[in-house]
Amino acid sequence: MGSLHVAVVAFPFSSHAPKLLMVARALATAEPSATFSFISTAASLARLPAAAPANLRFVEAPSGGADDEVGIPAWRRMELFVEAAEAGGLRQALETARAAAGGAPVSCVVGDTFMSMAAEAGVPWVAVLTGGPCALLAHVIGDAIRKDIGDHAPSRADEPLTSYPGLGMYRVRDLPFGMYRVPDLPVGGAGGDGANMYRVITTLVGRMAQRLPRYATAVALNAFPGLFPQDVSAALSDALPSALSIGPYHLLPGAAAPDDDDPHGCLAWLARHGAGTVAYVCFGTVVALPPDELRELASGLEASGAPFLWSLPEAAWALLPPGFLDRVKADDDSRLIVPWAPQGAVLRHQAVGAFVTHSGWGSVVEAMSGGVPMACRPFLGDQMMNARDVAHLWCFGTAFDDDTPMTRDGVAEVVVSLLKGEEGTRMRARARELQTRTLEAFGPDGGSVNNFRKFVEIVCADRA
Ligand code: U2F
Repeated sequence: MGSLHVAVVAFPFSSHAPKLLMVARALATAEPSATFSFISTAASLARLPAAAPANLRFVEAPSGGADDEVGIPAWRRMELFVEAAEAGGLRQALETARAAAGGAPVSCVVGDTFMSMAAEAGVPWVAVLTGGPCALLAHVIGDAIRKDIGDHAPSRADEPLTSYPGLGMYRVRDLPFGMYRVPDLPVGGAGGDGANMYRVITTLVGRMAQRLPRYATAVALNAFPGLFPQDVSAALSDALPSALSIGPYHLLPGAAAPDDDDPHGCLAWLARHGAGTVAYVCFGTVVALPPDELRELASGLEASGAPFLWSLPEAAWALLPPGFLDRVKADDDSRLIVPWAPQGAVLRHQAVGAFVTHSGWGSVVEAMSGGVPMACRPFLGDQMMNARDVAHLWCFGTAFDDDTPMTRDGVAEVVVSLLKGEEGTRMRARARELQTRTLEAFGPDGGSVNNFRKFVEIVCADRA
């Protein structure tokens, strides 16, 4: 291994760290002579697959108490971690990484956009965005939007954002955190957790929006070039000239973990089903569905009569309708509920014909690259804009509005329509076109491949 040493710094919550690890693995694969230190908290590292190229090492970051997962709510752990990182924890981790790499100083920090304290690390900060690019655009010009819309947002909810370049296809109600309304965040737990989580995330996102355009040497986007229309790409380049579309990250050479962990046998179960017959249901790693809506979703899935695979954290199983789990178990040929599924592989499986989801950005690009039509029920952050992209820009799915809870009949109808209806057939065709374009971006002379080459050059520039 050479003396070039790059640190990849994760944000250790939700699905951010696995996505940063994909970029780290791809970088280490592309530049085998350099050393890469992947930095996250001990608890976050313990949840990640350990397999990695030989030139990628794992380094613990101080958690500030955030790793104490018992009894401390998620928003407070996030706050503790960020406070510690801002107060010198990141520098300490970089120092640990340097010592572990035989004293080779870190020449570049590749860091999650939420880790904007990396701007003060004394070396270039190359940021990695895990969320939707258009939500980032809205955040970067957020002051202007807030000044215009301010307190009037609810009465202007359906107004299109045509006065903001690149945002004309979204409505005021689609705007992310803090610009439209303070949401009653469904992030699990009671007692003001939602309001606190909102406060912590809003602060993080605000710092990110201020620091990215000023300090980031480059910003990686989890999208391929040409995915968005020209006016959107132009607005993104104006706001963030150093943005590079290198995604979907999971398709970068070397990014994927060697084997998909499938502890609950989802893939074997899917193998027993015909092409395009199964609805896959998953609401990501942050959203905890409100109990009433969870029950409506469960009843709707049953009422659809379609086979379904549902990834649902075990903590929520007690909230399911009476008898639901027993009925699922009694009919386990056509229904499977698991606490975790290898989603990437599930969405690539030919049996999956529909995806009911919150439309987190990772889920959107995974569905796109699997060619699977989506039913989006967005809740927070970038999810409303992502759902709008799916339903109105790329037209490979449908979207419930963020203030319209799912109902039994609504769910049954959308599942049947996606799996068997004419609209579903059209959407599947659109999803397949997007799948082809996604894969082309990774083919010879593909847009993401070419941009990734530039990204590697920036990250691994000789700065001695
Ligand atoms: C937050 O999103 P989430 O983590 O809730 O959702 P996604 O961006 O869709 O990412 C979820 C990832 O977790 C994986 C899945 C995705 O890569 O494949 N996963 C899985 O493999 N198996 C499971 O059973 C469940 C999930 C936020 F809420 C969103 O608004 C943002 O867009 C996102 C940005 O990173 O972060």
